[in-house]
Amino acid sequence: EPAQPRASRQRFVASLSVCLFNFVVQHLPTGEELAVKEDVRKLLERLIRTIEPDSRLLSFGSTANGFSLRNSDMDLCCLIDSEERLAPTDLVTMLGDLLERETKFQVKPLPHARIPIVKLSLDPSLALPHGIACDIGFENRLALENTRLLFCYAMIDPTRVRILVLFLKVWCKRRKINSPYEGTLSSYGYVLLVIYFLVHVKNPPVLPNLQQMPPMRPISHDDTHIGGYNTWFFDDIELLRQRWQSANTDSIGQLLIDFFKYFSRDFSYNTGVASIRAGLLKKESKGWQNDLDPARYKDARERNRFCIEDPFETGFNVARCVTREGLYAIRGEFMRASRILSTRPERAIYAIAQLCE
Ligand code: 3AT
Ligand code: MG
Repeated sequence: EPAQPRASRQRFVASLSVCLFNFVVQHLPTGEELAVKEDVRKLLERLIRTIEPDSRLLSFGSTANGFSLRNSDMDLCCLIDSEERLAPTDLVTMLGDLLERETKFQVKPLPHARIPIVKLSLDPSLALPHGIACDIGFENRLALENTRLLFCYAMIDPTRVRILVLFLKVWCKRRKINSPYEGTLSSYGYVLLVIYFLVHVKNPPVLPNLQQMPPMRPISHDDTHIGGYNTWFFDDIELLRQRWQSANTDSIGQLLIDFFKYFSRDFSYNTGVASIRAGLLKKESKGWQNDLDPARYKDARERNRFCIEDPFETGFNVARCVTREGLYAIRGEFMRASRILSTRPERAIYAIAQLCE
């Protein structure tokens, strides 16, 4: 490659990193938004305690893992510490009634859903120009743990990990490929892809594998298992920062370019499973291959077109909602992004605008 293009390429990548940082900062929630959400959580916790005195209401998902954007929804989980507690179905119904009476929220209890939840929303107002959307679930301890895992990954290398994840989240929403109900991928799925890429694809890795590091002291089975799943991971981030230093010095811009390149060209969608716990796995080894029985053919194929292993619930494909058309759209977007970033536009800021059009 001649010297001139290489120098201009380096300038582009450096400027892309700065622009990505500035772009993402504009999409962070304001301090006011975070304060309002915390007030809402406290209010809801107070109300729930009138039904279940020994309960706690905890945040999970993006409000708790460091990957929240302006106006993202609130995911709340109610934990009940007493032995005799109401069944989730009854609790959802009672809580629905209570919140309907006592608050201004629009309330939608879903007591018979696979995971019973109460959905709440608040219409936009002057103080909250985008309103609030909130789901309250019960006893979802695995979700609390996977939130903590993502939070720890974000803390190891806060700048690179958070900017990449937050940019991907804005990008996939703008490109309309972030809707499991319509056959594309949840935010959680995209976050797992980024972590997978930084732990297992990049060489040298940007992040260590927290689930495979040797523990500092003996750990008991009971302390590390929830519902039969091993949820242990190395979570002493202070210690890790003292002892572990990534040998990878790629800039944010370079990592984004490589991320899109990998998922448009190299990832084996037909046979591969992305696992942050174990790296690239085979669909076959998990029994997630395309089903050849014609009676079940369509359904099974639909469920395992795109495979991302949940970090703890390893029998669960986080991308199971992705349909044939959905995967086609997602891969098309990865290719489009890769193309935009490789055509060396004059200025990085235009590339970002075009990416998120
Ligand atoms: P947003 O900011 O809301 O877009 P988020 O990080 O809150 O992104 P989600 O709303 O998709 O992500 O998910 C919230 C949490 O719910 C993340 C995870 O703890 C749990 N969760 C979501 N989808 C799944 C899934 N398919 N499998 C297991 N856990 C999931
Ligand atoms: Mg969420």
